[in-house]
Amino acid sequence: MESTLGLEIIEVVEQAAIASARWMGKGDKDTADEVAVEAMRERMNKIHMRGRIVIGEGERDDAPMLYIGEEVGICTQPDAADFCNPEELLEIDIAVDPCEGTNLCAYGQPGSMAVLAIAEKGGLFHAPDFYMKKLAAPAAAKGKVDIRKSATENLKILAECLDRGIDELVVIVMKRERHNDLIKEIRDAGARVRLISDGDVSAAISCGFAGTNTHALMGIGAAPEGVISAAAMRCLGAHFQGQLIYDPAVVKTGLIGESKEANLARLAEMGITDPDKIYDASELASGETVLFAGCGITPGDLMEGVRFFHGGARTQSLVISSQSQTARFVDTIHMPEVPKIVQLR
Ligand code: VTB
Repeated sequence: MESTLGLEIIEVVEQAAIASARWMGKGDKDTADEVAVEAMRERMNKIHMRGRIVIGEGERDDAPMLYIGEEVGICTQPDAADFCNPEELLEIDIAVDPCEGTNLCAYGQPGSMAVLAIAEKGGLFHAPDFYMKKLAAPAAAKGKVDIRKSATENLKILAECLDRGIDELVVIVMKRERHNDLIKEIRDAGARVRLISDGDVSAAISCGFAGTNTHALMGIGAAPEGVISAAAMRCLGAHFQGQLIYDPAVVKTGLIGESKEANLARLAEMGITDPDKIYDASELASGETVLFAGCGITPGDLMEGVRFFHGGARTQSLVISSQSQTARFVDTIHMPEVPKIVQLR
């Protein structure tokens, strides 16, 4: 699955990032998102596959494009039988976030990316649009830190695993009221906190790479983004755990409505029998073959943002593959259209 798809999905995230970057700094997050969705979908529909969006822009009724359940790829077209051999058909599940960190993009802040994760059918957790408590850490701490433990305990373990003092650790936390106690605890334990306003996918994945000076992500962000982060961390062999948050008393803002009971009923409907289960990366992205791709919209810890020049653009992407066990940084120049040679008679 990987060889051709890996290359094509780079273009999918590149096109989304370029489209979104044209709206960088314009204060209009909805358009920055919309154009990314459109570009991602258009490029995805040229890939020789039968893809199904399992994490996307929302339910079909609210999202005109890349909605959950939407089929994408050439082999979903009505005349697919003419050019897609059913026996060789690539059936895959896709999680997308065409403009992860729409606010970051709209206000020209670092860390927004176009991202997606792919696995064979059934290989990605179908996360509801709820929140998720997350813990991300480098590979050296995999299975040693634990989301059930306190931040203080985890920082001690992390310091040991990374062979350094707690004061040499940097933990990324989203700046939210719900994290006030957590932030205090991390600081009291002696570690340093990097507060971000948005974009915990980039934050999680940066823990999987040495040299980013990011050693953990702690706190509560959105669940769908958790699955995409988990896909990358699974491929990197790094630590990622997530626990769904469905109680509006824990997260008072945003996605999860007013009623805990209604949320529990929704989880049951989705077949999630243990709503408090703690998932690790290989459960959130359980596929045999998992691919992650991201392209920087604005500059971040891992990638440059999109840089435009006359008629063209330069992008930086990251593709991580469980199959080839590689993380590739891809620097691409998107050339302006080359003028046609005028034939003189
Ligand atoms: C989270 C985080 C995302 O938006 O979803 C956040 O996971 C929204 O959180 O990376 P709140 O509802 O608390 O504002 C992002 O930061 C960007 O999509």
